[in-house]
This record gives sequence, structure tokens and C-alpha cells, in this order.
Amino acid sequence: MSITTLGQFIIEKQQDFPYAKGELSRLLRDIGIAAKIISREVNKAGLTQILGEYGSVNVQGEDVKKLDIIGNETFIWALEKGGEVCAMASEENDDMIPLQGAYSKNGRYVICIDPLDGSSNIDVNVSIGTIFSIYRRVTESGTEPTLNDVLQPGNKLVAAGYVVYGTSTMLVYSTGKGVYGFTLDPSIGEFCLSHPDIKTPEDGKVYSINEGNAGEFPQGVTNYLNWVKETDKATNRPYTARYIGSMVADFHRNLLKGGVFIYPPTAKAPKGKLRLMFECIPMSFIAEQAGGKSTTGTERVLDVEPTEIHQRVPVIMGSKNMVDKVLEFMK
Ligand code: AHM
Ligand code: MG
Repeated sequence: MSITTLGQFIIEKQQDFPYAKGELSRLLRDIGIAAKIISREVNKAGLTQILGEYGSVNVQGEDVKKLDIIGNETFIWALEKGGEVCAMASEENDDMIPLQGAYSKNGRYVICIDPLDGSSNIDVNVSIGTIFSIYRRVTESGTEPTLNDVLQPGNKLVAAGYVVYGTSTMLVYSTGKGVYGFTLDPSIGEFCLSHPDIKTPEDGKVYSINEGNAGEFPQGVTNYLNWVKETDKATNRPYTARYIGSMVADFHRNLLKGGVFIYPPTAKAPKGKLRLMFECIPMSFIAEQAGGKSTTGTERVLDVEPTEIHQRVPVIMGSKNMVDKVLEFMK
């Protein structure tokens, strides 16, 4: 049998990091376990009483769904049990959460997660995702973690990835040495390597943007959108629009097929809607690791210095040539 499970792969790859003591490997394994639990819950969401709103509103003023909470708690549980992580920041919590596991204080890593991204799609059976990013803590191990541990730019990332709960569940991650994708085989309950060393096409046909906000876009983005449509009039119809409204799913399609994902500033969200720490940094890391590009329009997303956990930034990411084309219009 020629399958490689996520667990086997992580251990094999540990040799790429001669100084590694196995903590990152264990942490990645814990993330895999949390992902499997969330996948199980997502898959039976229609059957159990976990659809619908929880009745509370999160920091961004959005309704919190029950599955968001399950996702958040599953991560806290898995990471506290593992003990490699001293603190977590989550899209679902206002403040950083110092983890309370028996060994958490000694943990050398911090993690940022969006436990369930695209949550408005949960109740209608459309793909959603989990996004994570891992940093080395900056404070001494054994001490109380501080906000400085979490507020690190993307160029300090140790690893990042996402899980997409789609037609199948897939986990995609990178430790800075390429991007690897694993598909969950429900019959054996394991993530199996299905997409080794993912490289995103340099060019693509898909543009993904919420054009419902078109009246509020910066002029450069409007000009780009006019251009892709004009170009459509040519015999080959090169460009096509695809927008699910779940960034993980939109990003994943574009990563494999080629495309550009844009969330520009709008009048309602002058800094863009997507969160730097939870959404833009990890996805930009994957995009770059796969040979793509990601920018806020003025700077590389991975170079943005974060000042607060829930900070938002505009984002243009995906196939290199497509991102460059948008930037050309934005000049
Ligand atoms: P969420 O984290 O509250 O689910 O919001 C993030 C989602 C992204 O997945 C998606 O790309 C975007 O919001 C869609 O926003 P909009 O409806 O404004 O296009
Ligand atoms: Mg989100």
C-alpha cells in the first residue's frame, strides 16, 4: 500500500530541521486531531442541534454560530493537552488566551486560529474552513505569555495552514519548505498525502471578489474588474468570476487552478474585512510557499507589522501574474 499519513509525513519531515526537538511535530499532529474532530462535527451538522446562531455576538459584531464555538473549544482542548503552545489567539475571542494545560507555560509556540472561517455558509451546506498559524514565542519559556508573543509579522511564521471542509476534508500546510495537502480518508480516519509539493499556476483565469461591493471599491480595483470583463469579450473569454464567500474554499480552488482573490477596502470596511492575524497572514504564507504572491496593495502581507490581534488589512493574493496585473491597475 502506498499511502503516507499526515502523522508519518510530519515525522519524516522533522529531519529537515536538524535542531527540532519534535515539539513542532507534536503540535502539527495535535492540529490534525482537532481538524478531524471539527470535520466530524461539520459533517453531521444537519443532524444534530448545532446549526443556527448561538445567541451571542463576537468581537467583530457578527453572530456566533454553535459550530464556531465547538471549533474554538476543540482547539483549546487539543492544544492544552499537547502542551507545545503557551498561548492562542482566536478570531472568536477578544483577547489572547494563555493556555492552561499542565505543560502549556513551557510551550515554545503560540498559535493564531480562525476555527471556522466562512461561518455564514455553515447552515446552507457550503464549504467552510479552519485557518491556523504558528509562531515561536518571544518571551522565555516557563513565564506568562504576553501579547508580544502573538503580535508577530508573517515573516516570523514557523508554519501555517488550513483545513477545508468541502466535498472531502483536506488539510494543507507549510513549514516554509513547500506546501503539502492531505485528504481525510474517513474509512481509516487519517489524513493521507494527496497533494505533494503544491505549486500554484503563475497565471489563472479566475478572479474572486465580492462584486456586490463594487460601488465602494478603490478606482484601481474597479478598473481591473472592467479590464477582466473587456478581455472577456475576446474570442477566448479568458476570465471567469468565482466567489463562494468562504475564503478558505475560494483560496484553495485558486491555489490549485490559478486565480486571484481580492478583498479590497470598501466604504463599510475601509481597511478591508479580513483579519491580518487569523486570515491574511496564514493564507499569504501558503500562497508564497506555493510560488504565488500576496499584497495589501501597498506592501507584502507577510511584512505588515501587527499592532492588534483583530487588525484588518486589504488583500490581493494568488497567482503571481494575476496579482501583478491588479497592482498595475492600482498604481
Ligand atoms: P468569517 O471569519 O466571519 O466567516 O468571515 C470571513 C469570510 C471569508 O471567509 C470570506 O472570504 C469573507 O468573509 C466574505 O465576506 P463578504 O460576505 O463580505 O464577501
Ligand atoms: Mg474568518
